[in-house]
Amino acid sequence: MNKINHRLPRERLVFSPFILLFMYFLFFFWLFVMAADGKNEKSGKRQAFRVNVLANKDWTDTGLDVIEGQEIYFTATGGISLQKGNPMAYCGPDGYNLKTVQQPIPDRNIGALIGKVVYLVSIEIDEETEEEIRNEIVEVFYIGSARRVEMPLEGRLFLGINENIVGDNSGEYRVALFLMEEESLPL
Ligand SMILES: [Ca+2]
Repeated sequence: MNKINHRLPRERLVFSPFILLFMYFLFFFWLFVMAADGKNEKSGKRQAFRVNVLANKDWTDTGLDVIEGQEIYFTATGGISLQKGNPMAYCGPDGYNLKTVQQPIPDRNIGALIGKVVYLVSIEIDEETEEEIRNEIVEVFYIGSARRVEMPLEGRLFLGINENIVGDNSGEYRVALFLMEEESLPL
């Protein structure tokens, strides 16, 4: 009898703090998971870069060397004029609802944000003119205001405007690049 009477109250005492401890543990575990989630969303393995793309410049060097197959997510804001002083020639990163055969990408809107990767094969010097001849492989692709693009080849990433006469343009696009892999590093 003594043993039974002794055991019951002792079990109650042990049981209650155990539940409390377990609930505390659950609570802190939940806090830890929430904090880890938030951290992954903000940084994680992705790297983010910002590049301003001037509308009156042929191509803007992002300073990034990419590898073939690497995924980059682009978002772009801002606005440009395809003809400075002409209020009708204004457009955003998706471009102006017009297509011309002279554009770098003819089947997309004129003025849209585009990109290219340039792989330098070799540099030769012209013996007569002493000018530098760059043998390059170039792949141009469409971006617009938001797009995930798989890099078509290894090389330097440039951003530009889908128009062939850029000298009379004004304004800029503000582009954010999110690298989906860790291989590429800014130089
Ligand atoms: Ca123009």
